[in-house]
Amino acid sequence: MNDLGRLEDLPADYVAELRSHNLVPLWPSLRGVLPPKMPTRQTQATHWAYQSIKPLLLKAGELTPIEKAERRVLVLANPGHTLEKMQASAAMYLGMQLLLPGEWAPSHRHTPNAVRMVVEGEGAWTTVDGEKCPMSRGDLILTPTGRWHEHGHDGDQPVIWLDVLDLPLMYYLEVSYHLNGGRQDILPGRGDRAYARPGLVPTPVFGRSGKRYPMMRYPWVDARAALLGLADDQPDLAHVQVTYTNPESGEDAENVLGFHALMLRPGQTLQLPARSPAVVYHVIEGAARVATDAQGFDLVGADTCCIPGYTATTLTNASATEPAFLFVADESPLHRKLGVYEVRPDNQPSMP
Ligand code: GTQ
Repeated sequence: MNDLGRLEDLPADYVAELRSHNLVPLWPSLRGVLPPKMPTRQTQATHWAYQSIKPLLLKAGELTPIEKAERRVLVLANPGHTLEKMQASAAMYLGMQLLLPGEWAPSHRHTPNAVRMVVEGEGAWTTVDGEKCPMSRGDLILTPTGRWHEHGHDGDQPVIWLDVLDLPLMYYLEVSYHLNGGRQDILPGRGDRAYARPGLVPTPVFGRSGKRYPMMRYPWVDARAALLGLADDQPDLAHVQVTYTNPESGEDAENVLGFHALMLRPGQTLQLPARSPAVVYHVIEGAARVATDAQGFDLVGADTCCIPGYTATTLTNASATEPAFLFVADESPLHRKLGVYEVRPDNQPSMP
């Protein structure tokens, strides 16, 4: 590779004149923006322990009333991007949200897509475009782009959930904004009842939803049963994972980020090849080690970690007797749509 000219090689008055016309020479920065073989990634492998988050989140509940917060969230910020950027990866935002009994987080809608993965507490709900979705541990609730959503809580213990949004991407694209609304009327109909059994969708003539997002809530009992069923059905399958999809189209549940549930068999070590998307792992049940060539994190219940893209990852169940269940969020739908999705089984570039 030849050495390219540096900025210092140019006469200072020439560079100054370029700049006065809003012009910049490419060659001193060419390798920076198009590095050889491997993209530059600011995303660092980062672990957020729930044991650290929970007391600080409960403290936020004492310090800041919901009216002063609208959404009472501690952001899981990746130091590689600087904490101020509030991003977990290039496209993913993670936040841990607290709602106390009787509180209400008012209705709004925004351009970023969001999901909630419920961490603990019973009795809360999120209403999405009039569909009231109960929230229990492990349930996944979608609030896709432009959909009204509000959170309420009729239980008697704090409720905590993990928010995953494509906010960093939307902000970067200069399309991120919100609208406020009033309390939503609850409408009849619940996607998780209408689409309760896989392969059975409402017959069109009797009113197939026709909605882009027919199902807003994916109960954990169903995802868990699907994983156990898949593991039983395919004893040799290493990657026991299901993807949250649109039951009408089979496409990813949302447009930008991908959501999956993964099971590690008792004692299992699972080697995942390097892939272009950054990945977030969150422990729903059990405990697991998430390791790259460079480092490893021991995750216990409700811990979350982020692994940058293009990074081979090894997942190890910490238990020899019980399965471990992880929630996985990644940037794969985005990468596929952009045509840059890449798997590197041997860690070599395999540009699509
Ligand atoms: O619950 O609507 O973590 O709008 C960030 C932005 C949660 C929400 C977040 C939001 C929400």
